[in-house]
Amino acid sequence: MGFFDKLKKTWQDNILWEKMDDAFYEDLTDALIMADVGAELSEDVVRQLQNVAYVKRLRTEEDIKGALRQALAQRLAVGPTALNLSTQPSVVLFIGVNGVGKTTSIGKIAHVLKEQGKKVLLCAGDTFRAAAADQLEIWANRAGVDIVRQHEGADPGAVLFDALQSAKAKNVDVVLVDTAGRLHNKQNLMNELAKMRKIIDRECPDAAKETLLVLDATTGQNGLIQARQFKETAGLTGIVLTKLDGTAKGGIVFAIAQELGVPVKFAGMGEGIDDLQPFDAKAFTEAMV
Ligand SMILES: Nc1nc2c(ncn2[C@@H]2O[C@H](COP(=O)(O)OP(=O)(O)OP(=O)(O)O)[C@@H](O)[C@H]2O)c(=O)[nH]1
Ligand SMILES: [Mg+2]
Repeated sequence: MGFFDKLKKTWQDNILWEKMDDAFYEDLTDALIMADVGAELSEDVVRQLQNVAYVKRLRTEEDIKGALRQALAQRLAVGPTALNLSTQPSVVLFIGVNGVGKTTSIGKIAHVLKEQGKKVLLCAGDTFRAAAADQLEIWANRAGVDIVRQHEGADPGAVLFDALQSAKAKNVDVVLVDTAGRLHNKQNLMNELAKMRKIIDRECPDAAKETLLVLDATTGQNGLIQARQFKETAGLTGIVLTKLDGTAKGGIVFAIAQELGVPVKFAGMGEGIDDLQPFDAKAFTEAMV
């Protein structure tokens, strides 16, 4: 019998709160750890839940689940989940390790912004692979937005500079900047990101700026290590959590919210253009519990 079946049976047998023993809470802690919430944080959340359950004398399945949802959602409320796009142009830089879904997320977000009537420009800052700019261009066409690109091997800073000049000249609302995937422990590649940040600051000093770390939800606790490094190098204003369609995990966002204070802003749920949602902490914890 699975954990939640067991839980259900316990409640169905109408066993009252007094009998919710340590084993019950240990099972719950284990279930959270399995979902990648992290050991320390899982214990902390369950301790909080135990206190709430005791003080409020919670007895039913619904009550306890509700309290758990609330305890989890609280941990995610560390900052604004909407993008700050208050200036023209606004600039959003997408960073992360290889293959997490940066380019795909840019395509999806470009589509959403375009639908909202915004003028969007994509910047092909991944000049590392020959196909990278082509891939971004396919997304630009799908979303019906413009792109600035250069040849393979070009300096990403130069492409970025071009895109920002073009954005200013053409009254673009939002520039979405793609970057090459890189390992968080490759210092020279990380420095390149810091340089890109500086170019944005220099060329658009008054612009609303976001730096979004794209994280694959299936990565597990390694995501926290990545987030720490990227935050240190480039600063982070938010997380795009991708591939949630392929996993029951994603608990890593709690650790990131707690330790780094960075909110999740978008959730990727598939490979299609419509498979992206603004992150909703309530819905996320509801799905989890
Ligand atoms: N199932 C699923 N697949 C996704 C999602 N987001 C991206 N992908 C897939 O993940 C793969 C990598 O996506 P990319 O957007 O190319 O990732 P990237 O971070 O730009 O990769 P690099 O530029 O090589 O570092 C592609 O096959 C995407 O279709 C998602 O939310 N769900
Ligand atoms: Mg890419």
